Amino acid sequence: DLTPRPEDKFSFGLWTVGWQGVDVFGPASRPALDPVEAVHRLADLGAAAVTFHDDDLLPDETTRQATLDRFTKALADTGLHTEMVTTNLFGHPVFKEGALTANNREVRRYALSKVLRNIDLAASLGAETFVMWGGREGAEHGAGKNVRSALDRMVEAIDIACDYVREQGYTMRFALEPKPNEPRGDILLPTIGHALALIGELEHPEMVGLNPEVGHEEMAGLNFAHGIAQALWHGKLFHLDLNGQHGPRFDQDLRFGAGNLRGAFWTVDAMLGSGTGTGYDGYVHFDYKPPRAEAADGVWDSARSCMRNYLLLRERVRAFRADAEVQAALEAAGVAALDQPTLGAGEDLADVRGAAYDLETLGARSVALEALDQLALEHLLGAR
Ligand code: 3MF
Ligand code: MG
Ligand code: MG
Ligand code: MG
Repeated sequence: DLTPRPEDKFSFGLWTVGWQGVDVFGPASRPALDPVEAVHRLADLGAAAVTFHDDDLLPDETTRQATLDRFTKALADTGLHTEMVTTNLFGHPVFKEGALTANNREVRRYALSKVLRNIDLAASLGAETFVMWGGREGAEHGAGKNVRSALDRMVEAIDIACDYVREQGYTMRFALEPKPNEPRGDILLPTIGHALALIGELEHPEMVGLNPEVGHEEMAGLNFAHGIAQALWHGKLFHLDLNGQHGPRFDQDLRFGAGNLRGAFWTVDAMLGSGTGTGYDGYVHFDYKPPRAEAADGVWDSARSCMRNYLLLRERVRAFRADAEVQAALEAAGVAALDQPTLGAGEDLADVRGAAYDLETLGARSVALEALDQLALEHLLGAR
């Protein structure tokens, strides 16, 4: 069934459908979207939740409480939930040289205070996840940023945020969002792997996981499905940003399913556990931008399509995994044999080192991978 339902846990950033089309070459091409209208429309389309940056919803102090009241009423009226909150630490010029890792200490202290205030807001709305994307944490120059000190300050800030959540008795978890570049020439924590490594240096690593974005990994030429599979293996896929991207170029934020469609198929397969059943059970969150060329109708068409493409791919992935010929092809490719430890129980290294290996035969063996992959393609193309 291709109708989005609350149990599908679809979620959208207010900044996605609310993007007005401001880019490096031109001003807004669409009027501002009232967050209350966004909530109602997304609920009508079948989404379960929304997410936002502090500044998306509450750009100014004087209207803060009134907007919050209208927003929480819209949530109550529609049954939509705020599942994730994040902090805008990239828009204001004060963050031009970094936020939590700016060379300027006043800026770092201000950034931290903005995060702490936003954690309180996230807790008051019942958000389970607090995302940290350090868009301005990086550099264009060599000597101007001491990377080791910047990582020290990043760890310091995350440790403080974790301590604060514990002291307040909140239950939210943090999710770091890697991105290789844009807006900075080079951003700290550029990939899933870099972010996973940093988590190991934290005081409360159990409170911190990842929010990987399809396009961000693909901008670095990486395989997103493999990236989230490793994050799952570490128990660190706390959240994700689905969208579309055509390889290493600017951050396109296309609707999910556009761009690398084959990658999207394997992404959904990884989310469903790659045939093992143990996958991702969090919100299916879209972080995309309706193209600047579109008017309001295109905004809602693209939001609808993100969910529909996920459901279509989920259907195709399930059919692929359930197909008896696919199971035979997996068998022929020896995929399950990799589950077996390389050293058997009770064996020692002498058993491995002393054995005779028939390199001729092993070198000439069939791996049967093309046949298996073609079956996936046939499912993706709707030919099976
Ligand atoms: C930028 C992004 C961000 C993050 C957001 C935190 C504006 O490329 O992807 O969206 O996703 O700041 O979730
Ligand atoms: Mg993006
Ligand atoms: Mg992005
Ligand atoms: Mg994102």
